[in-house]
Amino acid sequence: MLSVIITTLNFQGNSKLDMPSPDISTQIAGIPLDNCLYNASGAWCTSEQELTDLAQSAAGAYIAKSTTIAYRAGNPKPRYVETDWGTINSMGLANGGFDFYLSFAREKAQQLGKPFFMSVAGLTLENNLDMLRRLAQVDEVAGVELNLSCPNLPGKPQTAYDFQRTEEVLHKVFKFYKRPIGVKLPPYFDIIHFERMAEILNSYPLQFVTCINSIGNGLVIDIDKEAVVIKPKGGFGGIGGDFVKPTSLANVRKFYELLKPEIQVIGCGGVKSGQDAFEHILCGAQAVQIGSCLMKEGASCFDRISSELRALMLEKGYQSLDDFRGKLKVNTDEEKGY
Ligand code: RRO
Repeated sequence: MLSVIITTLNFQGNSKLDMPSPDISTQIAGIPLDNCLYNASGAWCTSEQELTDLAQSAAGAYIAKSTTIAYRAGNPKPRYVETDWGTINSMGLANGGFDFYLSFAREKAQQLGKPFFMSVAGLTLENNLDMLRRLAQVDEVAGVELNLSCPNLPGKPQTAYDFQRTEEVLHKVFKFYKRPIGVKLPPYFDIIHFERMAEILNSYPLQFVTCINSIGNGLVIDIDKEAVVIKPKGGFGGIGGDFVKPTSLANVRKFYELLKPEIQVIGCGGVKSGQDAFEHILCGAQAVQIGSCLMKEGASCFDRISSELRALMLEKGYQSLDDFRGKLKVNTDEEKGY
């Protein structure tokens, strides 16, 4: 019996050693990425130093903090807090301004040689259109994520929770914008809402959607102080990290099922291990963004998570992401237990 087990282990070990390292490359809107992992907009991507750190990391691409036309100092601090299970933020769109990120694209990103995306979050629709009109001429920006889901601007609703408004935005954008572009969506929680949003998105030539932004307007409390932990908006802020993974996986899965195949889904939410990234890809993600974990661990997280993802793929006998992307199985077992 013992010799049988040893033989099996040896056989499996040898066969895996013989396999080449799994390929975790992908493409977004036809732009090649040598690694499917990159940062979520907002995480470690506001300053030139942060962006340079990302460019020099193992990430396959990088995206800047959502930009407005002008520089914004953002909401008062404390506005970002980590807990055991995730994060809460209310940065209030603190960013360097459109010209800052455009100069970075032209002067630095070119030399750093990795696809650089910009995230656009104008304070008005006209502001968004102005920035996109300029980006329509810029070759140094690989693609644009139009953020329709910032939860932290006092008095401003999340655009993508208003279906009519989203339709109006996309209608105006696609009158002139022809370069790679996607939208960053908030989490949805109702099947009807997934269906209504997918119907709108399917009627435009966008190349990707990113699911999900933080879960808006959560509240984290410090029990000792009997107080909220962040200052803006009475303590209300966007929730990220471990806690949001089931919601992000559900959003990736549902949009992967409902969107036309030309629209790729980029997974974002609760990824801190190779297994988390694998789960997003199994649900249909074309690439996977990392936010809270990048903030906690720094840009070296891309190395660690890539190695874990490759090791898991090797263990399962997968050579490329296409071997398992979207192939999530549903439960067909007979009912057992409670
Ligand atoms: O800056 C923010 O407060 C912020 C933005 Br723009 C966003 O899209 N998502 C988020 O959690 N925070």
